[in-house]
Amino acid sequence: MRIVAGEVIVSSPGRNFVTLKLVTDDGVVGYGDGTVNGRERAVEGYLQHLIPLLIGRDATRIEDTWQYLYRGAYWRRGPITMASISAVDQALWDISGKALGVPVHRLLGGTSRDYLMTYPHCTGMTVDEVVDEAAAKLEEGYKAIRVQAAVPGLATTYGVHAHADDEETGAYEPASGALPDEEIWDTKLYLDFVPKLVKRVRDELGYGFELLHDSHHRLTPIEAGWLGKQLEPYRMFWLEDATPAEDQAAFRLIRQHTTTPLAVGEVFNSWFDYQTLITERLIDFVRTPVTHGGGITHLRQLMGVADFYGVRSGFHGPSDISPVGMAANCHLSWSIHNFGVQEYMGYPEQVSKVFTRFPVVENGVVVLDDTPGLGVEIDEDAAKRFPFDPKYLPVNRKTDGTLHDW
Ligand code: KDG
Ligand code: MG
Repeated sequence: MRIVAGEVIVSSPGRNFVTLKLVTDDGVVGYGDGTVNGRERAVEGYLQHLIPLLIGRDATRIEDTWQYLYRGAYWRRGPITMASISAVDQALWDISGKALGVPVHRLLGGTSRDYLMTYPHCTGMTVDEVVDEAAAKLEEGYKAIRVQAAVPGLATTYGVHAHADDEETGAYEPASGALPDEEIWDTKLYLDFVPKLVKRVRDELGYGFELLHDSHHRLTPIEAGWLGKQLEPYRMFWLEDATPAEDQAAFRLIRQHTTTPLAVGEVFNSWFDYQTLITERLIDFVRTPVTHGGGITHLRQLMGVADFYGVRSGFHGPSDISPVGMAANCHLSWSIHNFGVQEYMGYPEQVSKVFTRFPVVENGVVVLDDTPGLGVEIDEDAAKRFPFDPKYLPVNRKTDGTLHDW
């Protein structure tokens, strides 16, 4: 079964997505997600380098193709390279599954569990709003929730939407074509506030569910250690991205000061981003999604090593991972032993006009789907009706104007 054609579909049904389509001489079509939020055109360009290398290759040789693209490039790692290789890898797993008539999780060893626990985002302009939202999600059946609230005194806060339905539309992102929004950050206001937010959620709703919070790379290691310690009484499932992720050594300091579990890696793309973190037992959860982590092939290998160190998965699942990437996350999550949780932020309604079939969450868990391949269907004509819409993620400044991590 040879690859005979490749095409990059960049469309924006509410969010920008980069989808690679590969076609075989048997007419089997595979899809892969290569979306890097705010840098979509870079992945599209990289994929244009890869497509000629793929034509004529045996579509079933997934491992060999991965090695060919990774080692063969000479230039290794990095978000654009690894998202592009991932898109190819996902498309090949999709093709193999479809050709054999089995879901990808079956090719990976079958399911290791009965359901995939997911977590949604519970946000609000006030703590009351967050508590109400969290109560509603628990009522829907969720077993885990992430809580973020507007920090009093700051005009905007990461992960918090001005209006209740913005999460559906992604409207917290800047307007199309505009320069990045500039947000203002104050660590002391944040550190004073978060323990109160978490305490209120536990006081009001109890301990019968998993609780998560994302610091989004904003703290120093010692601030992160302090925050983790304050949160210990509330039995967090994790504190996410406490410090800028690329500084692996920083986690040694955080770990000395707190037993709150730590998750990191939504901006990572390789085992080598985790080597110190995992082998020194400095983290508890891997956040890299299939889309950014070199595909199912590389992330599966990474999670295999992580398992030996008791580190579990919590693959990134915001609405800027396409439904194809979400499906790939789910297939890997079904199969690996060391699954932890799957983030499932949800999608704007228009997404389902293009991605007409993809994994769904019911009662807080991903529904097992035995559709062959990744189980995602795409209406390519509909995709053409949603052209690319250039957008940037916000940037962040301290109150004195110094640029800070967003
Ligand atoms: O594109 C960036 C978003 O995906 C990221 O800000 C979301 O941190 C995030 C999360 O945990 O979902
Ligand atoms: Mg995050």
